[in-house]
Formats: sequence, C-alpha cells, structure tokens
Amino acid sequence: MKITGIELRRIAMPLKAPFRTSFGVESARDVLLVRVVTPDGEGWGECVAMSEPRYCSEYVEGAADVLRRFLVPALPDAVDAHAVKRALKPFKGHKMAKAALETAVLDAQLRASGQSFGGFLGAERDRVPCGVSVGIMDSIPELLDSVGQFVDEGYVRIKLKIEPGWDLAPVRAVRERFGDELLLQVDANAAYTLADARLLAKLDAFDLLLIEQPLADDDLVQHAALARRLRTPVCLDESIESAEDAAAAITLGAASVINIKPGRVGGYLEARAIHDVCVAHGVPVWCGGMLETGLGRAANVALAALPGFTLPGDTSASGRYFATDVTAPFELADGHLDVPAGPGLGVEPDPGFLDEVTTSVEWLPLQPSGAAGRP
Ligand code: OSB
Ligand code: MG
Repeated sequence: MKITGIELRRIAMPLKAPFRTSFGVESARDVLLVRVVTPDGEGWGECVAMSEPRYCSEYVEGAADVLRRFLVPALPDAVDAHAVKRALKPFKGHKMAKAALETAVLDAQLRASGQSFGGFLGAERDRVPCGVSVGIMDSIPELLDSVGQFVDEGYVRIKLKIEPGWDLAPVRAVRERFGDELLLQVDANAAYTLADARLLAKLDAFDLLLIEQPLADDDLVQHAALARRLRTPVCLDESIESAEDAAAAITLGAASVINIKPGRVGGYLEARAIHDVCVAHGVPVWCGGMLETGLGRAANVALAALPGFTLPGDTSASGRYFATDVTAPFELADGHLDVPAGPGLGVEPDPGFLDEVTTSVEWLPLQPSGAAGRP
C-alpha cells in the first residue's frame, strides 16, 4: 500500500464530568487523530496520549512532534501495519504515537481488503462484556451514587480508582452497598510503595478481582514482593510496554493478570503478542481504556473479543465520557458492546462533528505526488 500523506488532527472533546485519578484530573479530552490517506482510501488511528505526562511520559503535543519529526518521515514507500512496526522500532519509546500511526495504516489496509479489525486480530466473539472505571470522588455518598448509576446501566464490573487516603473506606462502602456478587476491582495508578503492603493487604477482605498497578511503573521486583503478601491478584498496567515486559513480569511473579492497552504497548500487533504470551502462561488479560472516542473504542472492542480476554475490560459505552461521540455511539446492551463487523475499524467519524471539535489540522505529504494538495 502506498501512502499519499498523513493528517494530524487535534480535537477537543468535553467530558460529561471531570475524571479524577491518583495522577490528576481530566476535564476535557485533547485527542490527536492520525488519518492515513492512500490512493485506495483512508484509515484512522487515535493517539491515546493525554495532555500532560502524568500517566506515562507521553503527552499529546510530544506525540504530534515525534510523529511529524521522526515517525512519519521513517515510513517506507510501500507499507502495511507490520512494515510500520518494523520501520518505527529504531526510535525508542513513544509507544502511543507509534500505535496511532500503525493503527491508521492497519485501518486503511483492512478497509481496502474488506477485513474487520476483529477478523484480522482473531476475535472469537461478536460482543464483549463491559466494565467501567470510576474516578476518585469528593465523598463516599457521591461515589455510591455514581457506582449505582453504572450498575443500573448494566456494567458488569466496577473499577474504583484509589490513592492513599481513598482506598479502604470507599471499597468497603461499595462492597457493603452493592453486595458480594458485584465484580469489583481497584486501580492505584502507581500511587503506593512497598511500605504500604500492610494497608494494601487489608483490601483482601473485600474479594476484589484484582488490584491494578499499586506500585511505580519500573518496580517489577517490588510488585513481585507485594504479590507474595496479598491474596488479591496483582494486575499490571503502566509497567507493561511490550510482550517482553509481560513475559518478565509473569516470570518474576509480579503480575497474575495483565491490562492490555494497545496505545501503551505501541499498537494492536504488540497487544496481540502480549495476549498470546499471557494465554501461553495461563495469565488472564483484559482490555484497558484511555477515554477513547469511538475510533479508538472500535479497535479496543475488537481486541477484547480475543479468547484470552477473560475479564471484562474498561471498554465502556460512548456515553460514559462523551455527550456526543465522533462516530455513531457505542451503546451498552445487557452490559455488552457489539464488536464492529465492517471493514477496518467498522465505524466512521462524522465529518461535520469532527470539524466542530477540531482545534488544528496538519497535513504531512509522503509521496512527491502528495505534496500538490490535500485530498
Ligand atoms: O489506569 O486504566 C488507567 C484512564 C486514563 C489513564 C489511565 C487509566 C484510565 C482509566 C479509565 O482507568 C479507562 C477508560 O474508561 O477508558
Ligand atoms: Mg490502570
């Protein structure tokens, strides 16, 4: 496949309500969309980097910079997603920027050949069960209201964001209000240290599915030490950026569950490789989220339909975060989202809405013929 050029489009998506984690508060989603243009059609990739480098070292402006300065110019003449992955490998880090570019090329390639993301990745289900991530709140009554609404909407699993000072009490309150049947897990986003092991062990009383990323991103050895002191399974998010990381974490005993976010690991090819490593080791995986629009969500839902994704993901409906999505909204039915079946992502951005929320557009021509104009 030849690429004519690449468009970097920034959009500003207001969130229905601020989303608070141990690393910060998000009130609007500043999204970088990558559109690959070829003579046979186009493809979309959503970059999941956030506006500030607080979840990880990447941030939207930095992702746009590395794309225009290094990644896009490194693309070979004829590409498919595998060739993109190879061409970008010499550049260290910047997984979210790489993932967006690889995904856009994969989407263009699959749309051209008529295959869906799910079909390409090896999805074995046509719908996936959905969980929801619930931010840190100002009070427990507010949290119980919020969880109650999500339960009423049909979400099959609740994840509570925790941090020091917002851990045992909110978890106890949710467990008491909603009962032992509720699938419940927590996510600390690296907010604790091994010195907190005794405190974290008190969460064992609440029968959580897992505790996600309790310690720092680069603390694999300490996660292994913590895991030996908890009955609650330890799941890693931030620590896992590749299949090699996943293998190391499993071998060390640092994780008995892995959260796979395609953006964090450099794309859907690497995400599938991590899935395969985990399946080979009998380690369950689930699909994480980064407050994606419908474009990113479509691909995540396809990934979550692979056989090793045995736990519900953070693949919530469009309405969890956005009053209006850039695609037709993903809507929950009986706690599930349908896996798109059409070619590529199987969803289209609404051009009018996209223009309304666009804050900047940049065209990067690739072939000499593309320099003449913007298709
Ligand atoms: O740690 O999983 C995380 C959102 C932004 C950054 C990191 C995380 C999250 C979430 C929400 O937990 C996931 C979602 O609902 O998309
Ligand atoms: Mg997480």
